[in-house]
Amino acid sequence: MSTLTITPLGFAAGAEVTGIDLRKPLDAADRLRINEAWLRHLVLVFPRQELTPQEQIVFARNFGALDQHESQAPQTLHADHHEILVLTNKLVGGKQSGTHNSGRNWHTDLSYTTCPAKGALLHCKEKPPVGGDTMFANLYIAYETLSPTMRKLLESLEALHDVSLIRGIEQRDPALVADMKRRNPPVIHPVVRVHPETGRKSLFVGQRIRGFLGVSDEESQSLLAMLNAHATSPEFVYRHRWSVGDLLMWDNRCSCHVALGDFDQTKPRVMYRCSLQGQEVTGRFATEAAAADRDQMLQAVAAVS
Ligand SMILES: O=C(O)CCC(=O)C(=O)O
Ligand SMILES: [Fe+2]
Repeated sequence: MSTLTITPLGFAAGAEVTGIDLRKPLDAADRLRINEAWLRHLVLVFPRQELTPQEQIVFARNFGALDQHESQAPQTLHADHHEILVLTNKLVGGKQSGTHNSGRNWHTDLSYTTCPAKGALLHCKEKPPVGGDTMFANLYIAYETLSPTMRKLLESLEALHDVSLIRGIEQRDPALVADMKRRNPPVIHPVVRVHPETGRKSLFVGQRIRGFLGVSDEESQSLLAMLNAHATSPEFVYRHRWSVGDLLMWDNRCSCHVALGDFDQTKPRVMYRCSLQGQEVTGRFATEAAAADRDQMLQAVAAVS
């Protein structure tokens, strides 16, 4: 066992893990301690790590199979490693990158697929002098602090998640956006989900939801706004201020996050992300919705296409 130390950074989420070199193979005891800390703190911060793409991939695989990012436009992936999504505001091939404004509204990674990511490992390569923080919200607490009556209502509710609600998507190359939409038709997920490892329930909300099934647009918008405001209350949030070399690992099954655009956009911000493949399909395509839901779904989908 190494000298691994885990120090909480926030009440709702976040812990720093030091005394470990992620380039070295992880033994079973440390893997277990990291996994336990991850389940407890939702976001782990490993400071001062300088990993090559291959080293990042090898470390990430300790926590599950990696997504090959088929939901993403190929131009946004690392040329040699499709397990790595490159989030950059630098030009790529002389053109604005398809990820220059990624993550700018509250979301859970790949919620616009039927099998959202289990988690992600994001490694900071370059950052602006100030700003460009990322905030994470604990969706267990969000669920647990709702009234029993509201929780009961939400238990049976399903939401329509839609890739076209990614904030700022209209500023991206239209060909890339068309590709993203083609790869990711709208999907339906439950609003309350059970974490496969902890057994705890969490509130599966965010700003990439168009509405709820069987609920009018008006009701949906009010309810969604209330749930998102509640879920992202400052008390439930850990805000990470990045340093180059940080590797963050978050549990996507019980949290959501947002990348803030509060920085000088002429300064580079570059992050490499591995996504852990979701273990279970929690969603279904909207086009497969039951006939009873169809009419309302069609209204919503018509607004999308
Ligand atoms: O760039 C960031 O800080 C996070 C972007 C994001 O949402 C992600 O990598 O999943
Ligand atoms: Fe994200």
